[in-house]
Amino acid sequence: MAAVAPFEVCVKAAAGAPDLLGDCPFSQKMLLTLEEKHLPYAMKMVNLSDKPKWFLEISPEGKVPLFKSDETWVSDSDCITQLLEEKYPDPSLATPPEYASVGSKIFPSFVKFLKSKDPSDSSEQALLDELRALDDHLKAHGPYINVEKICAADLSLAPKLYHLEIALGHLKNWTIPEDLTHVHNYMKLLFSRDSFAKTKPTKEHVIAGWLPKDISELCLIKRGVAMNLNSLSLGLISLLSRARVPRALKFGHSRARVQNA
Ligand SMILES: N[C@@H](CCC(=O)N[C@@H](CS)C(=O)NCC(=O)O)C(=O)O
Repeated sequence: MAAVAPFEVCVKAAAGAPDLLGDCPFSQKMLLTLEEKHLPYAMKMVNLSDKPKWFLEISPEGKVPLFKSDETWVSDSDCITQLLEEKYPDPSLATPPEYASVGSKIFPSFVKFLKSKDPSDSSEQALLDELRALDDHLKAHGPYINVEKICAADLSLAPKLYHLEIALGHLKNWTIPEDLTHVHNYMKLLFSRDSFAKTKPTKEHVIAGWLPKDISELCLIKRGVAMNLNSLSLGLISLLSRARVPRALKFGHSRARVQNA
């Protein structure tokens, strides 16, 4: 393939760290696709808490990721990754149609369980069911969704499983059951790829992103350095999370991605 000039892309900046990649699973999905297709890119980091004017001019919805194609800014990670597949089919990341929905309900189930305050609702079970369905699929067709070949469905799921593991581990002291061995192996495979290592946000920023906004601001130190949340005990985090924050504020912040999962 002839040399390609770096594509301009807009991604979420980390909270409090304008030059660091932030915790947007949709931005990471686009970056993973570019990496796996060996396409060069130049990132513009966008502070979503204080969106700059230039960004709002090119993104009326105010969302990342954005990808510049022939002088036009394209939004939505699905549209962007499809466009990349059409324009740069080699190596192919196309998901076989029969596998297109594998794992697709994991992210909404994870978010529901994470936000649930009622241990007797079925949100944990619903998430377990989705993870088990993925395990069954991987057992029959793994190690990736499409056997040996990584595909778009894997690149969509990888950042979401990363968020799930970190957020539920730190905020609910919850881990994926050991017996879901194919899921564990799948996550290890995905997270150990160069593409993933190059595009992942820090654990601290993932955790901060899932905390209610006011708590998350407390936990982030200005000038771009995130406090090591591992050093904050889980008890303290959950205590803070339950502090007298008006109900409407809780989880009502920058998680626009939740609605768009
Ligand atoms: N369906 C969109 C969802 C993109 C999305 O929701 N991005 C979030 C960040 S993860 C966003 O830009 N939210 C706007 C905001 O926080 O103001 C996609 O797949 O690209």
